[in-house]
Amino acid sequence: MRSLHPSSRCLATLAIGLVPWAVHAGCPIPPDATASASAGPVQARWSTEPAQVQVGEPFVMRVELCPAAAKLLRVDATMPEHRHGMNYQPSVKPLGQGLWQVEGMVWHMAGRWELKLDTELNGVAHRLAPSVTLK
Ligand SMILES: [Cu+2]
Repeated sequence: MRSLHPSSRCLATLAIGLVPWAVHAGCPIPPDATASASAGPVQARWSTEPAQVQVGEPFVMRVELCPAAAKLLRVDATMPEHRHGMNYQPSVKPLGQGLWQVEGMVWHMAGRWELKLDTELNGVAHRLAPSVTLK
């Protein structure tokens, strides 16, 4: 099932002045989508700015949650093999229509990072924990 109003979502994205580097095809997110994850009923996909994350450089994540009623409460990341997290705490802000912007991400080492997207849907917490390898 596709989003009922894909064009209105596009307009809303433009209306709040965002660079259209996130392409939204609506919910549900196809299982083969890159940069996506799910936990229970919650799906997420994301893009970053810059598109290629650089070691030690801040980046912004744009996260789309499905269903759009899900809330993104918190984002964190750790390197499980090294038993450390990030040196900064990112901030999360809602953009509406299931879109969220995460600022202040910095991955200070190359290697495997485990993202932690803490979400809530209908009062139930769901943590999405995809792995991302930074080269
Ligand atoms: Cu590390």
